[in-house]
Amino acid sequence: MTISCRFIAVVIAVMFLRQALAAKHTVGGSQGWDESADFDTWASAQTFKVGDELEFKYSSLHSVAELPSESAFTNCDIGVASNSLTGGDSKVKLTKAGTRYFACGTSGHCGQGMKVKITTVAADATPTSPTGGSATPAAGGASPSPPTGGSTTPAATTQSTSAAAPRRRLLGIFAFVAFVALFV
Ligand SMILES: [Cu+2]
Repeated sequence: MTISCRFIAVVIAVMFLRQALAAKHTVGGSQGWDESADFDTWASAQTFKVGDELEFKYSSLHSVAELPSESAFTNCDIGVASNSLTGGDSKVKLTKAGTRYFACGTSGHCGQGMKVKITTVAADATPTSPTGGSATPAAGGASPSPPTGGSTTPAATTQSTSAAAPRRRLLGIFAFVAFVALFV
């Protein structure tokens, strides 16, 4: 009885710890979601992990459009946005590893650099420098490469991080089964 109670306490503590470790990233830092911010520099200094949250803070001049692909991001193709957020304070949860693309929905702002690429890694991944994410898309602006052939580095990142996710899920299931077994 005492042992299972202690185990439950540990499980609950771990769950709270995981919650506490989830970080909130205010996009653009102190400048927020604004043309004046340098989003490439900001993003490269961050480590985005599964469970973290992005917060966009902006004036009524701006909005947040999530773009579905690297090519849409490169070309500022706001018309194909998969999601649009308005209101000045938008939160986006990073639910899985991979790359997501955001741009301002206001005409012309994306072209002025108001866009950001977020590469999320598995929560238990070691925070290495995000070499894949720091490649500036502005460098090859004139020649939009096909999304499959051009982005070999992000694809490799996704593969290596997604391998960790099922292992974590298995651990979670194991913890749950152990919890139930002790409880009954
Ligand atoms: Cu804008």
